[in-house]
Amino acid sequence: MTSTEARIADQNPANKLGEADTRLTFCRVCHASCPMEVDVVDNRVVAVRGVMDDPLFEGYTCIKGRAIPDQMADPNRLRAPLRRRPDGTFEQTSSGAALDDIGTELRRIIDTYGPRAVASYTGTGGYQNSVAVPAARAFHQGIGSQSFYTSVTIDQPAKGLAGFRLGGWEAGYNSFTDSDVHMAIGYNSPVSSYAPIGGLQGTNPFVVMRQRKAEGMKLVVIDPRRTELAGFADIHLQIRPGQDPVLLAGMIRIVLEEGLQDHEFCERWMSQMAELAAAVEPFTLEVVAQRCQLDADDVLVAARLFAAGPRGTAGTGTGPNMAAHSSLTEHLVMVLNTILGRVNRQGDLLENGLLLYPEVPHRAQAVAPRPPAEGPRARIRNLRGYRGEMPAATLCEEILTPGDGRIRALIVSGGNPAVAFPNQQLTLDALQDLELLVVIDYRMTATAEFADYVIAPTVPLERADVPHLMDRWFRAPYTNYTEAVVERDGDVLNEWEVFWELASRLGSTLPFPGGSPDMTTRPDTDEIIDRSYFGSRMPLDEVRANLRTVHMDKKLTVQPAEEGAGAKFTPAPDDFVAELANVFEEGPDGFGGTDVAGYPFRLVSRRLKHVLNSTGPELPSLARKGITNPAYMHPGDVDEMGCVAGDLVEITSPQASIWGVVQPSDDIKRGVISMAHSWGGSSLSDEKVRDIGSPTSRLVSEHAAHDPVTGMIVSSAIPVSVAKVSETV
Ligand SMILES: Nc1nc2c(c(=O)[nH]1)N[C@H]1C(S)=C(S)[C@@H](COP(=O)(O)OP(=O)(O)OC[C@H]3O[C@@H](n4cnc5c(=O)[nH]c(N)nc54)[C@H](O)[C@@H]3O)O[C@H]1N2
Ligand SMILES: Nc1nc2c(c(=O)[nH]1)N[C@H]1C(S)=C(S)[C@@H](COP(=O)(O)OP(=O)(O)OC[C@H]3O[C@@H](n4cnc5c(=O)[nH]c(N)nc54)[C@H](O)[C@@H]3O)O[C@H]1N2
Ligand code: SF4
Ligand SMILES: [Mo]
Repeated sequence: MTSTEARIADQNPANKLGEADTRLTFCRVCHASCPMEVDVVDNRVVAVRGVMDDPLFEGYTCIKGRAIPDQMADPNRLRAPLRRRPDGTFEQTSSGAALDDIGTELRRIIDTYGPRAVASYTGTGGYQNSVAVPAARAFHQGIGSQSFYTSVTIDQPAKGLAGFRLGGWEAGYNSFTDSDVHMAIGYNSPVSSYAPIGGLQGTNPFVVMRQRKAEGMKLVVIDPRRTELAGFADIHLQIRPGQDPVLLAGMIRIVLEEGLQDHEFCERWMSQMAELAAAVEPFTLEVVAQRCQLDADDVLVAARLFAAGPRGTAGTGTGPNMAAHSSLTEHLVMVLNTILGRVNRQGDLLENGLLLYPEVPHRAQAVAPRPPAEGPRARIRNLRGYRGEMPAATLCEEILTPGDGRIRALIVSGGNPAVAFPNQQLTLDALQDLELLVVIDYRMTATAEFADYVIAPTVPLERADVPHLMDRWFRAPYTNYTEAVVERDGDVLNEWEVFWELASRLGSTLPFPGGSPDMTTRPDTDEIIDRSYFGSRMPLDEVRANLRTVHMDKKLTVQPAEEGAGAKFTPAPDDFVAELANVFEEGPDGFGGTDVAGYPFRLVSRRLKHVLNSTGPELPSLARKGITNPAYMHPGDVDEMGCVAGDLVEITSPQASIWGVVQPSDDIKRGVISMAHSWGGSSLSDEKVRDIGSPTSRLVSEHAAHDPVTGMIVSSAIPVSVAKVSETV
């Protein structure tokens, strides 16, 4: 027991009676890593609460985290592996037997087709375990397979690539905490807990937002829906989905025309300013207002408010990052921030301590644009991997396309491609075409239905962890560590153990940043954490000993630029100029060259409070009887179709159709349908829509539109038509 746990145990009268044991941990249902006290009786979690004296979260948790006792007690949770019988049904097996079979099958596949035929995909569930991605990556390195995929290449890959074209700022951009103004473009952290760097993070978002507003911070929100975040906005621009590049180009034009940029900064660090001005010239206020369906005055006021700063950034979320031209949008946002000089200056203290990763310099200087390190080539659409990962947008085609390098085995680690991946038809075909599909998941999902083996994982409170995602986003030098707070319930394995067991059976190693563990005796999770976060700025022993405190001594100070630092930002590279010109040409209905006449609505994504992608509806405390992923529409549009709340509608894109259950909502812009993703099941039709919802991913495909830089398949602002379905049942 740690000293903090001892204090809690002492304070909790239940402990004195020997009824419950209170332990400290943090929630890993989503990335936000909210600290939690959990009451445990006989290895059962009976209650969870936020930690009131935590300096960052101050007791904050959300409804999903508070459902952890439900998740852990769920009788349907998988507590042992399953193996598919020849007749297609599943039988329970032991993890040793399952891993032996899988190891043998992988050996055969590698010997027959080569290591590239073995792929893995780590999804959002796997991502919440700090060692799952490092283990999968190490497994691929060990066996020499490039076919390593994660949901990072579905979830906003434009962000990782933007700096390669524009250049970057070594000391980073302004943070939310000391912003005078912030512009939130298509994210909604009060529900999603997600925000770009410089935005409102999921660490106690409502309280922080109220504080910042009280301190005078101004907020501009750009979203086709009046979101929970927009409720705090000084100006909410209810944009036509997919038109963000037009609005941002227009805002840059206003800044340049009115001379609002940071002249000194631009002079010193920017090249191509004339080319930038020329590229945005066509995006006059009139064009912007008409294309984005906004009031011209509102756009002008918002642009001036943001430009006045003096500190604060604009940042995007999945809305614009899933829509068409996402790399272009990301480039424009960063150009806007950069010409306004919203970077950290010499002597500034950085907000975050970046404690779990090796220390890198933070000097007040530009980082030259450079093409991303060339990863291996995909066989599809001329795309490449970057940062050691292959683009998930090509995974299904890599399975289905014959020839050398074809993927034959797939390990899905905490993901649900059957309902999350674009082009559901293609995804289901690919899953069925594999010679081996292994799914690591604690429940039977639409993807697991196709598996040869389902491996039951430890659930979060059964494993040690560090907050590896929030490490970049905490608004102070803060970290957290948790040991496992309950014992494993069943024949379950941590994701890294699955990869260790397989590598060991294949005679391979797991080369983590801190080297491979012994492959004959399985190490413990703490050793794997140490090897994954090797060289961290705060040594892991210190991380383990200093829980939930703000380490002011770890504040990073921005250092002066190197003498003669000569790198400059390039805001107007040729491919950017060409794509922006295309956006102008393609007009308000452009969609990657696909003819969208007859598809007047735009379907956009959103997150729902009580679910995390496909997870949640299976739990009694989160399931809302009869409510799945409603098709939220403006009441005027609902009336015009002759519909009322609860009617069924058919939503048709150039690719496919789904059914939706209409829910009028006056926070939605007219002409827009707002729906959450990753609902539905493994069927391509939606008779059960009222029980399980329907997957919006069926509506999009690699044939319709994809991003020219990242290859991401456009999955929001989807052109659709919508019509009432006359129900006979
Ligand atoms: N049309 C459209 N499509 C989208 C999006 C969109 O906005 N619009 N959003 C996209 C985005 S951002 C993403 S990230 C993807 C999501 O795609 P995925 O990450 O593939 O989908 P999830 O439903 O999050 O799958 C997570 C799975 O992990 C399991 N799980 C939870 N905890 C654990 C654990 O501890 N261990 C293991 N092994 N499993 C666990 C859950 O049961 C669940 O089945 O969907 C994308 N698809
Ligand atoms: N409760 C909950 N939390 C989650 C998840 C969940 O499913 N539920 N999923 C997790 C995952 S995987 C991720 S990636 C993050 C995502 O986190 P966020 O990016 O914050 O996701 P959303 O809340 O969907 O916010 C996207 C917003 O973009 C708007 N939008 C849609 N299209 C456009 C457009 O073309 N332009 C503009 N300007 N706005 C647009 C939508 O109306 C919506 O309000 O959330 C994570 N957190
Ligand atoms: S915001 Fe995320 S980490 Fe925090 S309680 Fe909710 S699900 Fe858990
Ligand atoms: Mo995501």
